[in-house]
Amino acid sequence: MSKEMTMDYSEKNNRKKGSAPGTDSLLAAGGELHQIAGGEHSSLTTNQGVALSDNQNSLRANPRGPTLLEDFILREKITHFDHERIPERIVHARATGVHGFFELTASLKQYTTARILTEVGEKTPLFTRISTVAGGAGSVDTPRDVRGFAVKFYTKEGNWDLVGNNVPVFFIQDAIKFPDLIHAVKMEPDRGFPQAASAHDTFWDYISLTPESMHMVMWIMSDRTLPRSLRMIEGFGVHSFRLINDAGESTFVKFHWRPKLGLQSTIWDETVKIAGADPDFHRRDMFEAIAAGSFPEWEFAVQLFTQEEADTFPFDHLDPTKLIPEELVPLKVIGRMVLDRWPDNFFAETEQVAYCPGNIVPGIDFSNDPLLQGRLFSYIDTQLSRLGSPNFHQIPINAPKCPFGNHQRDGHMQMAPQAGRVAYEPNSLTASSPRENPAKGFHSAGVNENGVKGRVRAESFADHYSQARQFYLSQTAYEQAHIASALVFELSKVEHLHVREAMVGHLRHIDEDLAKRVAAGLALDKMPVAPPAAVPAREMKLSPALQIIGKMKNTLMGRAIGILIADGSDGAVITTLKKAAIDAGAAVKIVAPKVGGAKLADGSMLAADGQLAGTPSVMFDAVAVILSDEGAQALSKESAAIDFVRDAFGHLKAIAVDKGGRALLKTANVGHDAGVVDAGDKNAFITAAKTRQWDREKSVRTLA
Ligand code: HDE
Repeated sequence: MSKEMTMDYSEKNNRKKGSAPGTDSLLAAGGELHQIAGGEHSSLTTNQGVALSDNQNSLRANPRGPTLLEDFILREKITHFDHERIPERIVHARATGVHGFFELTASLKQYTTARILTEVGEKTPLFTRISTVAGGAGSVDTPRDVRGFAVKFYTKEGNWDLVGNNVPVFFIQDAIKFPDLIHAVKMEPDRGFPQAASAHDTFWDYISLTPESMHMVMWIMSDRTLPRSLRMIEGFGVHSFRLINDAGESTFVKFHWRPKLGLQSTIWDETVKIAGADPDFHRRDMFEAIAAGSFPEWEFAVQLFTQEEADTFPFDHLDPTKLIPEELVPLKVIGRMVLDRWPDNFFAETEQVAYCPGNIVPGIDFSNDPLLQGRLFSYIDTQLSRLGSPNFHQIPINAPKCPFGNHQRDGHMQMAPQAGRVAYEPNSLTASSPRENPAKGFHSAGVNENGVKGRVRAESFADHYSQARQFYLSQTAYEQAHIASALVFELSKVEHLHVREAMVGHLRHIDEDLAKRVAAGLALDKMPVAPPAAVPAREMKLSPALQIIGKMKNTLMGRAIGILIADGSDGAVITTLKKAAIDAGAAVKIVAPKVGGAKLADGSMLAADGQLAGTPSVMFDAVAVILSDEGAQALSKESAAIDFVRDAFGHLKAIAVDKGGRALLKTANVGHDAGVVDAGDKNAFITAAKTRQWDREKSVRTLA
């Protein structure tokens, strides 16, 4: 139970008196609630504080008679229940949220006055929400989709929301296009499907008519949208922002999050199977990591550049379909984020948290990116409809942790009994009431704006193919094959031939070989004509930083190993492998036909962490199969066991086997390669488990 809940009235009132005098601080307001938290054996009460004598039976006219309208306890309970749901987010409805902190490791004092970026060693609390975009709140964790990466920093100078994605570019260049994009990708309005999937006609129809999306298309067709874990994704602020120093000078900045565990993705077939095996795969992974004290961590990095430098870039940095390659403007690591506390209540925190890109602090400012400009309006408007009140900033997860106050008053769900006679400024009646502060307050960058008003797109936004080409050509051959195959998969789900052809036409501008591979995968009878391009793709310097494989870490930290056993398995081999994997940082789970465990060769019982039918190998990064001859014989008739090894092999994972394990592989018709190692050689297994067996892929599936 939180300290807040256990305080008695006098304690709370004392604390309130101690809060900053003269401010309209709402912080103390929440302290008035004396709600009983779970876990106490105190009386259940109604919301009016009346104790309940019976929570199992409603009030009836007689034991078998009608329920009485008079039953205020029943009515209150059911009414509250009926109103439990609020409108889910139109995008980013499904998410995982975690508390944590940010710690600055290098000062940006030269560039900004924002304290969070100047005070080295200072820790700022934060709440991070990582989401999928297209699916509803109850959809699965692992569709092919961008991940939202939103961080609310509760700084001493107010809340700063950095509301980004795990992809550094976006589909469109202007906010006015966003409703069309989202309508195209969400379930089709007449049929109500597909849920959480872009593989359908309306999405690709829209995209094929929107050349500016082509760079983003390369990213979403890459394995970046199939993350292995939310702990293994990058985050990007996407737009350029400005930093402003105490001389009023401004510098452009792009924000980056880089996961300590390195980048890692799954492959498509694996992702599809994970969705069935565990729809909550990512949420559970995060929950378990935090419960185990293995706190996910990201480096926070910036790319800093001046207007003069921006003028030399071969693209416009205000165009959100473009990124600034790390090779052009290097990343400077300035801090770290650690996520270390699971929310107490999913609804109160993860659902009610309200991010707004417009929440910014002095020393940071917006750029003219037209998408960002539109977002500054949209989020506040969304929160008003979703949370139903202009007082949503008073909900504890949204409230600043620094003193705050002004003369805004009243409205639905006003939580603060704002005292005093004065609710306006300037005033001469209350010296202590809040007023403007030119020295410390927020100032916008003094930027000269001139030109002709109009609904226009800058010419510098016209190049839609160069960075798409740069991204594709910078990938490893394996990743290129995955991109081509993803396009074939998605476009194969599109019923309209002309849409498939239009997309392949665009691909011809990106890379002719890619277009040919996709055309062959779709069995098009001839290459479609490429649409006219305002600016044909230019050759850009390759950027290896755009790869996933290049950014994987050779580690088992944060990864999971599954050991499949059955009656008669060799306990010593299991123990050795398990210890080696744990020592290397992995979590290990024993999988057996029965959850109670298996009777080992020495007669002892080993409890299982998962039952075979419910714990397929897609849950793991590498597996070991340790079986006696009888165990192998018994499992040869179990399709779940056959799938376990076949999928582990098909998903390019290392497999350690003893004699029985090898027999099961044979029954499953699973081949043998360098990634299939002898269970007696723990070092060979650990080495192989740290990576995927990319060379194996050509032997298990035909890629485009
Ligand atoms: Fe969002 N976006 N967005 N978006 N977005 C929302 O706000 C919107 C865009 C992003 O975990 C909504 O509170 C417009 C880019 C994240 O709660 C809504 C445009 C980027 C989240 C909205 C964009 C994002 C949202 C829905 C084009 C990456 C989830 C619910 C101008 C830089 C935040 C809500 C969370 C959520 C509007 C484009 C990221 C409707 C109009 C670009 C991570 O207001």
